[in-house]
Formats: sequence, structure tokens, C-alpha cells
Amino acid sequence: MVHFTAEEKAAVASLWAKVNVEVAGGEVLGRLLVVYPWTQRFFDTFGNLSSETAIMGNPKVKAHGKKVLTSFGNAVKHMDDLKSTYSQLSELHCDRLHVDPENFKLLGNMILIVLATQFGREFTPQMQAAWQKLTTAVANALAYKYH
Ligand code: HEG
Repeated sequence: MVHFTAEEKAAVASLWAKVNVEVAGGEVLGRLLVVYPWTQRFFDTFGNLSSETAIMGNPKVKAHGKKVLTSFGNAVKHMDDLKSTYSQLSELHCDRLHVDPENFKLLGNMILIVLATQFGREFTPQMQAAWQKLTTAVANALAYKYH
């Protein structure tokens, strides 16, 4: 299991406190669906995903993005305990949703891109390192119950 130092925890928490989960969540999921169009297959009830404009403005994308990023916020609160934090969601994504766990890594990359876009130079290399470690650890925790 990964270990986060006090500095890494502080770097993650200080930036997270400034994130608007609703706005950033829509941006993260929207970018996933635009950049990796095959991920759209999991969201066939979301209506119009036919173009970048349609995706980024789709209210269901925004609402689900908020849900996903809110859930990611639990990782920030429980950085020492990611496996149990995401145990149920791991089972859900495997058994019921059939989401290939590779997609958790792709979504983690979108979180990093959105943070870099929003915070610019404030998102220092040191913060990036801590965030990159966390997104990878969350992806692994979500993949843990796969069989
Ligand atoms: Mg998942 C539902 C969290 C990545 C596809 N996802 C959910 C739900 C949460 C969640 C909290 C609602 C569960 C419930 O209703 O009980 N998802 C979550 C996290 C991450 C993630 C924290 C990664 C950090 N999800 C993810 C990815 C895909 C995906 C990468 C597909 C590419 N999630 C997915 C689908 C649903 C959820 C299809 C059901 C959507 C619905 O029909 O409401």
C-alpha cells in the first residue's frame, strides 16, 4: 500500500480546498469522454454526446462528473485507507457496471489536467507529484476488487 508523507498530504489538501467540485467534476468527466471517445459506451443513457460542445454542455455529464469528483474527495480525506474507502465502489464498477479498470487511470489523468489548467503555476511540480501519486492510488483501490 502506498504511503503519503505529511508534505504530500498537505500539498493535496491545500489544493483540494480550492477546487469547485461541481465545475471541475463536469470538466474532468467531459474531457474523459472527448479525449477517449470509447469511454462514452458506459454512458448510453446520457443523451447527446455527439461533439465536444454537446459533451461539455451535457447536464448529465456535469451531474455525474460532480458525483465522481465528490467521491474522489473521500480519497483526500482518507489517504491512509484508500482500499477500504473504495471497496464497495470497486465491486460496483466491476460486477454491475463492467468498467475496465484501465479507465480509472485515464480519469486520474484528466483530474491532473484539469488541476493544471485551473491552477497554472500554482500547481507546482511538487503538488503534481503528490496528486499523481494519489490518482494512481485511487485507480488501484478502485481496481482492487476486480476478479
Ligand atoms: Mg464511476 C457510478 C465514482 C470512475 C463509470 N462512479 C459511480 C458512482 C460513483 C462513482 C460514486 C455512483 C455509484 C452509485 O450510484 O452508488 N467513478 C467513481 C470514481 C471514479 C470513477 C471515484 C474514479 C476516480 N466511473 C469511473 C470511470 C468510468 C465510470 C473511469 C467509466 C469510464 N461510474 C461509471 C458508471 C456509473 C458510475 C457507468 C453508473 C452511472 C449511472 O448510470 O448512474
